[in-house]
Amino acid sequence: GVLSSHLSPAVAMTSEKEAALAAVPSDSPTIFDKIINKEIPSTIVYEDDKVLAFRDISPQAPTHILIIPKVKDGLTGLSKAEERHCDILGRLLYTAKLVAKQEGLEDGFRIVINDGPSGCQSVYHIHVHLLGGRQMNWPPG
Ligand code: TR5
Repeated sequence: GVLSSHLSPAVAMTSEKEAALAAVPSDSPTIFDKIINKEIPSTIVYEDDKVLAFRDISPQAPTHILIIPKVKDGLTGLSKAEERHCDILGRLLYTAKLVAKQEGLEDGFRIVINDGPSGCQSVYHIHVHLLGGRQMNWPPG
């Protein structure tokens, strides 16, 4: 609109995404370790010995779930993937499919993996976003 056209992209960004751009990639423990260890609460929708799926605290769609490996093993983001990670990477996507079905997303859904500062990654423990329950648009922002 007229007003927003005067705003720089930085001003138009959500504070969360400003934080993402400020996040420094690192292999240090993240908030997700505390979620895995149940030190802080989350709404878990799926769990097994390898992966955890829980609702995003700032949902961008009626269904917005994060699927993460319980053991990070250096996988801060997809760009750090090594061949040894192939099993867990496949399991993350397969879990996304299971959870999509569990959430009733028969019509479709969106999978997102943000990577690095330009990808707006804010938490450096690899995670698959599962988004659905509304019409998704293309291209993404
Ligand atoms: O930006 P990227 O792709 O790294 O995604 C990180 C996601 O983690 C964002 O969508 C955040 O909304 C989400 N997030 C951040 C926190 C959090 C969370 N989801 C559930 N519970 C959370 N807690 C308790 N704390 C967070 N800082």
